Amino acid sequence: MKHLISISMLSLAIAAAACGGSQSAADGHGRKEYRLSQVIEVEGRQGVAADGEYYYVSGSTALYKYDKQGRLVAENTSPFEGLALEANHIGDIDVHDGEIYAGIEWFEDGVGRNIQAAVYDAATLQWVRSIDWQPSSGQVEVCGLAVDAARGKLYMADWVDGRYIYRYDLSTGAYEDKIQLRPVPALQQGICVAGDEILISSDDGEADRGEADRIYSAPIADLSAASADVGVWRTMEDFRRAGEIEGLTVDPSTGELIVLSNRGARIVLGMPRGFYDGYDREIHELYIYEPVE
Ligand SMILES: [Ca+2]
Ligand SMILES: [Ca+2]
Repeated sequence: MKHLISISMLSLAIAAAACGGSQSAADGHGRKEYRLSQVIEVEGRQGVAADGEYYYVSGSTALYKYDKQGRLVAENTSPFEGLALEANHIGDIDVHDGEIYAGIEWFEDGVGRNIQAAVYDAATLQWVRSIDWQPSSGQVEVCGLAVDAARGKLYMADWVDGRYIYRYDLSTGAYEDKIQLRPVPALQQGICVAGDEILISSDDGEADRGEADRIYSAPIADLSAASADVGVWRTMEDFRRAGEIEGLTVDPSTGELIVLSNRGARIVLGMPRGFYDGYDREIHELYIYEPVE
């Protein structure tokens, strides 16, 4: 028994190290306390990634790189140049091994086509290559993607039909499987891998009623699983104004949770429709949360 306990303590410690501070909780959803430590205004409204040294932010049609003080150090405002498939939308992004992975598509009339995981050099933000989408998977939109470095996988999520997340092999780009989310978080925006779980940000709070958006989590360690049980991971009641949660990430060097959120614009069916009182523009901010020991 003592042996079993020490092994489980060890695996907890390994999990905590691998996912930058997340812990396996008794309910399997790895919930952990985070304290808001900083808010940084950025240019992009879609996604965020962190490599421990820099923050990478995606706008719908641009990529930005910031230092940890929030200073812009690089940008690419024509990220679709060189792509084989026509594109007009970037969702949530991730960074792995010096490369940015971006979920890109042509988004129009509520559906995506030409879905691809485009890979950019994290130093220059220039396009390097793309991983093609497998249309027969059933995925019809890419709102975000996440690299699972520990298992060599790439996941894509779908805002239009969020029932599944879609798994690809990171090194070959081959489509592997889709995992059913039970239940389905509505209006998914971003995903990131934290240890043995995937975190899913969901724009399911009604901004008109001041309702906070949420982050959900689902286990991904069992690669043979057909489905994953989804739980509420965090309710974002500490945003400056209820609005639109977007991408998210965990800083691998600090364990900080970083969430992009937009406020000020009234969004109807994914399209901006004027502004809320007191706003004449949409504000995009990175909320940086430190894990509470
Ligand atoms: Ca989005
Ligand atoms: Ca919302």
